[in-house]
Amino acid sequence: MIVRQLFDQTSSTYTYLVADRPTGAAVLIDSVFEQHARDAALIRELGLRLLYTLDTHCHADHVTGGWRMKVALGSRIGLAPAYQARNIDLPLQHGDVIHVGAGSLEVRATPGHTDGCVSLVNSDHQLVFTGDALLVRGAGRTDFQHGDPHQLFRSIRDQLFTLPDDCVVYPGHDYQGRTSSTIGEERRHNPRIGGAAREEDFVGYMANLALPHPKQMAIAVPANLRGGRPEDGDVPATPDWGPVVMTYAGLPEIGVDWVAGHRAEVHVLDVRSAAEFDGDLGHLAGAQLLPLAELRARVSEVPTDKPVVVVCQTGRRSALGTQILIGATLGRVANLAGGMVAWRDAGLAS
Ligand SMILES: N[C@@H](CCC(=O)N[C@@H](CS)C(=O)NCC(=O)O)C(=O)O
Ligand SMILES: [Fe+2]
Repeated sequence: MIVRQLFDQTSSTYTYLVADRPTGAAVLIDSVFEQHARDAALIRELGLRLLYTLDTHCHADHVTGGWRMKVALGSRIGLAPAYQARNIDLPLQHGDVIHVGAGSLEVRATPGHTDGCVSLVNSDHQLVFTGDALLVRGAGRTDFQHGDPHQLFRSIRDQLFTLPDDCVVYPGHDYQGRTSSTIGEERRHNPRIGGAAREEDFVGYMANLALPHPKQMAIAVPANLRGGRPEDGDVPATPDWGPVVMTYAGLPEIGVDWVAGHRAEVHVLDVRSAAEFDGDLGHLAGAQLLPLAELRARVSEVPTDKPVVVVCQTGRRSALGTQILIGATLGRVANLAGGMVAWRDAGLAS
């Protein structure tokens, strides 16, 4: 199974893309609403089929991306039924097995941070996604959402510390940039529950954390009780001028076929050299020539009355050109995917 760990800086959340390469089946664990474009781009670029978004719990600090992924990719939303959340397609129950192509994830109830927390363990017990039950050298707080340190102690001891020592722990968050751990390591070195810690030691520690509530809590919990569906049900706005696709590199791109059919609606900015502009590949009629090296200094010469499509030979230099325009606060801009080479290969008239 492929595991890709993704990070949301605002909430320090780890999102995991877990996929079976041969079949392309994939699930996304603990996605973040605002990271939708990034996650969807990665899924698309890796050629995967998203079956489910799975939330390890009803998060208090960020809104899940489950509903947005469902709208965009047709994935189904998984969450434990304890929260009685709406828009849930797959109630995650202890003992359930979620098949991901040839691989699978077993659901283990690990309540205590909240009353519906689950961990997801792969079939050979070499990977566990612990959500906020067990963190790297930490454990999820137990002071809201029906949290209970006694219950969390038992969850970690009975459901997680019974996994093999070398089982890799992938946490739901880390606030210090630590990406993973192992069960053996946490069993020995976790300051809250490791070593010879007994239940009252853990409970005493957790009861005195005195953490401020997450900043987004008042927004996140109600939104997550709707599976991440915004209150008005509206999908956040995407570019309305054409089928712009965001890449995992963070670049808005548009295809040659669409541009060929909508030439009058866009301004074409060519960032190659003058020699290339008049060279073999030719250029698009009406294109503005502004070589990449001069773009930053002459950005004010780019008209803003139409969306701008940035062009070069293969779409690489124009990718930087696109970023320069975005940096200069040009809103409606996209890179021509594949550049003039793709244009020629598609047999389009320039
Ligand atoms: N400061 C963060 C909140 C961090 C927080 O409370 N995280 C929860 C997970 S949802 C936790 O259990 N933290 C445990 C800890 O920091 O020890 C925010 O405002 O979002
Ligand atoms: Fe949490």
